[in-house]
Amino acid sequence: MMKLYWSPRTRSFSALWLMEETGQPYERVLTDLAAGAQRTPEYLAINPMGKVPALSDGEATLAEAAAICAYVAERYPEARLAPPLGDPLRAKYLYWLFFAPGCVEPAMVQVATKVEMPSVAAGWGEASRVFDVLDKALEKGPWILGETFSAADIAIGSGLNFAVKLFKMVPSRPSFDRYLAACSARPAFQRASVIAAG
Ligand SMILES: N[C@@H](CCC(=O)N[C@@H](CS)C(=O)NCC(=O)O)C(=O)O
Repeated sequence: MMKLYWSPRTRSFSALWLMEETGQPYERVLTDLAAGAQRTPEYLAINPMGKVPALSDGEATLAEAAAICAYVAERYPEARLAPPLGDPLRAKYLYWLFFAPGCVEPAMVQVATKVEMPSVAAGWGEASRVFDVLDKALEKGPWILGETFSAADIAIGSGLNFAVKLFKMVPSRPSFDRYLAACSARPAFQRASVIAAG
């Protein structure tokens, strides 16, 4: 059985949501960040960055929320969390899956810290462009790929939910409101929210 290393009220939320979407049994391993559980040699062997979430699946271990999304979607194809190999939708699926940690996450941190970066040097350009691009992509919906829900929605939806709803660091827009309402209507999202609240 897969083991998910997590901690309440953290970026573990997306991995919880993901595992709940699979419908597969998994073990949750509560990782007490305040007590430094993420810095033990045993934990660092799973995630050398000493952060949650992380996942182990037999001998396989990995971390980084978006990588966990990709891995689990591939391991449980019956959960239909990724367009199959050869499907043209896969291009945009991968694009948005990488866009979450590559652009949304640093844009959120930039908004929260107000640290200015030259937009040409910063890989995510600038926060306003990131949220404009998301706004346009989510205009039609209901999901980031259109009609098909995928693990990319878990990566994008979790980030946007943090930025817009939970921490209110990014002003909402009609497309964000509609998208986040669709995300939070999913039973798996709701179960993950209860678990993540601790
Ligand atoms: N890039 C990582 C970020 C994970 C992360 O920042 N986790 C935080 C909690 S939100 C953490 O574990 N912090 C504990 C620490 O740094 O000691 C991912 O996307 O999974």
